[in-house]
Amino acid sequence: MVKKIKACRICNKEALVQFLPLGRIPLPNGFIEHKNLKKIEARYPLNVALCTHCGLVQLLDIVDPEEMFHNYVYIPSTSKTRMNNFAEIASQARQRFAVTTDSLVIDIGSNDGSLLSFFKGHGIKTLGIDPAENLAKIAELKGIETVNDYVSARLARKLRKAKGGAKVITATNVVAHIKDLHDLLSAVEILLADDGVFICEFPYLLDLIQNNQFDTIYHEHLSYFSIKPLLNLLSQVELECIDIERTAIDGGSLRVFLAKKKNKRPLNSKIAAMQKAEFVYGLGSIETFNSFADRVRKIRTDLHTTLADLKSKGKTIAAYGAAAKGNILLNYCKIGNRLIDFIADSTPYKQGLYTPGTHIPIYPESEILGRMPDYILITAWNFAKEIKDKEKKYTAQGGKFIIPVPAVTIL
Ligand code: DWN
Repeated sequence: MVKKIKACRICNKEALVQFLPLGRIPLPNGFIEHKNLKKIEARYPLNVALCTHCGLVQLLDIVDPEEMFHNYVYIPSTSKTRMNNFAEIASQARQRFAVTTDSLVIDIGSNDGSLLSFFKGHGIKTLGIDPAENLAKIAELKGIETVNDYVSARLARKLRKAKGGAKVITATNVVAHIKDLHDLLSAVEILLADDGVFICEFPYLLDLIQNNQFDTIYHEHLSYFSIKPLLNLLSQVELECIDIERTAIDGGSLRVFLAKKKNKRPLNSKIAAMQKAEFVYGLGSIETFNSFADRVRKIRTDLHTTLADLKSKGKTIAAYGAAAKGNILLNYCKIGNRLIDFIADSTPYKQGLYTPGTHIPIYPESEILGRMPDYILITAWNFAKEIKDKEKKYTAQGGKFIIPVPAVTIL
């Protein structure tokens, strides 16, 4: 089920201007079993717009979350880079906000419990909240207590009664997934102890636009934040930003630290400087987004032409990382199993399946050296360094990598 939206989810103004129609694409984590390859796949519109009033970039069509998150194949522990980022968040939280073994840490969108395990390892009380039934079970098996539900103010009231206030609440790559941002922040306010801190991290719109990371735009990600809409949202709730950092994860993200306003912590001066830099770059203007859309169309042409040329010369091509973003890239650029022979991916739940829309088989990473394709398109480009470091034998034997963004490049 898809709902079309008319008004901005932060400022409620009907000021949405579409700048990039990506077409009708299957859900990015909708991997397919072999027996279902001949069935017609559901495709959903993927159109993204700028709110010319508050600056929030957002999807215009909202897919029912149950279709996307009830059973989820993505797990973070497949990447060292992501696990190191989690370890850093946990150690930063422990050191900066005096988290002790008496404190409670809650992770919203806790997946398989990977982030919480870095708190649990220090004897800290933890609680995960995640809607994916399969992942909540995995987390529980690891000893991470997990509430299998969507976060909401209603759920928060129940949990606050049962567990008390949390010293730290984390949400990495979750805020973008949630339709009702006001309800999310109400839930955080309810769950947070008076001196508690909410740490959330999500891809930064400025990096996304500057580096042409259009494949981060997909059905699961409803909002794409910059500072202006973030401050607009915070002006409507009882939380304020006490610090903000730019982090390198996922091609460039914001790590935002929020606390209850009544604590009167000083607003970080970095925020004003960042907002100014966004304005100078042109994030307030639709022309910036229209030229981004032009660059995206050029990537589509360049990538398709590059791969088709190589194929016509008899070269073999694989991809690396059956990432959600990879499925957007492949579908939008019309790159299917005629161009790509297979995708290597270490996620056990993806191996043996086929990519949505493009029907490319997913094999374990060991198939790279087993089959030695001439070229590998790194679809999980956010982990290009980790993948290249892991596949040194492949390059030593003459294999070459192709990176799709910010511009198609053969390494
Ligand atoms: O926000 C989201 C992010 C955090 O995770 C979700 N909505 C969905 C998901 O997006 P994604 O699938 O684009 O995420 P990743 O982390 O970029 O996916 C990387 C893929 O590459 C995974 O399937 C694992 C795989 N991989 C691998 O096979 N070998 C990754 C590395 C680093 C490797 O060495």
